[in-house]
Amino acid sequence: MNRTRILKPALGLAALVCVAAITSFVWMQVGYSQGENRGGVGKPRISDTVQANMYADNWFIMYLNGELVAVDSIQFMPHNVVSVDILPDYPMTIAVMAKDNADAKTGMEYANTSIGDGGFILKFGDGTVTNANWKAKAFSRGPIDRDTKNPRVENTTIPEDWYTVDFDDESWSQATEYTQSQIGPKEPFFEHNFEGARFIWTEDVELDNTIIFRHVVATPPDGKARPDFSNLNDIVPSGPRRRPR
Ligand SMILES: [Ca+2]
Ligand SMILES: [Ca+2]
Repeated sequence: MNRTRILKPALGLAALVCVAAITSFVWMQVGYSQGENRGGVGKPRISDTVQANMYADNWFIMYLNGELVAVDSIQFMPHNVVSVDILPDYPMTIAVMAKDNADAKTGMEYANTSIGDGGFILKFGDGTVTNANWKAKAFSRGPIDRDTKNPRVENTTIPEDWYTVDFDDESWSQATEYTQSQIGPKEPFFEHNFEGARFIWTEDVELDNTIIFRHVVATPPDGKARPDFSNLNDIVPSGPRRRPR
């Protein structure tokens, strides 16, 4: 038996093993990727999120598509910026309740010594910004007629479903834009990105004290294509389900 006769079958076997290994590796990769992407969309990563920056004089709470995503952690002072990561999902209904720090009985702030003013501004990393395209409605006003001697407050009942996607804000007015110098934001505002955003409130930034803003973002303002993560709960996990402990 010469050497060629021994080598040939050995090389053939090695080639077969190699092909099998590559095939099973590729099959595993495809299987893994299909498992990850079952439902059409992979798992969201932190790189799929965008930063949301909000500044309110004095407080706000924000819902996106009917879900609570941010609450201002400081009710009154110091004036702060709330910055959170959000997973954008379009169309995106933004609903914000903002409150000037007003006494419930007088509508005044700083221990009933003055008629304080409000203001709200928001910018998301997808380019969403506050401006006069937003809807705004006041639900608490005071002191009526700027009468600080006998201050009175007018309240309107806030609808229970004000933050939902289907809430009808058709009859609401557009928000009023205010300049930075009119609102006079405090230090943390300048340390965050609000470029292109406008301060908004109703027509009366002093007497209107509780405001609801609503806005629908139909498509990503920055034009970037993003996966649809709206049905995350429908995605079948790729691995076996863990048994409850
Ligand atoms: Ca006020
Ligand atoms: Ca204020």
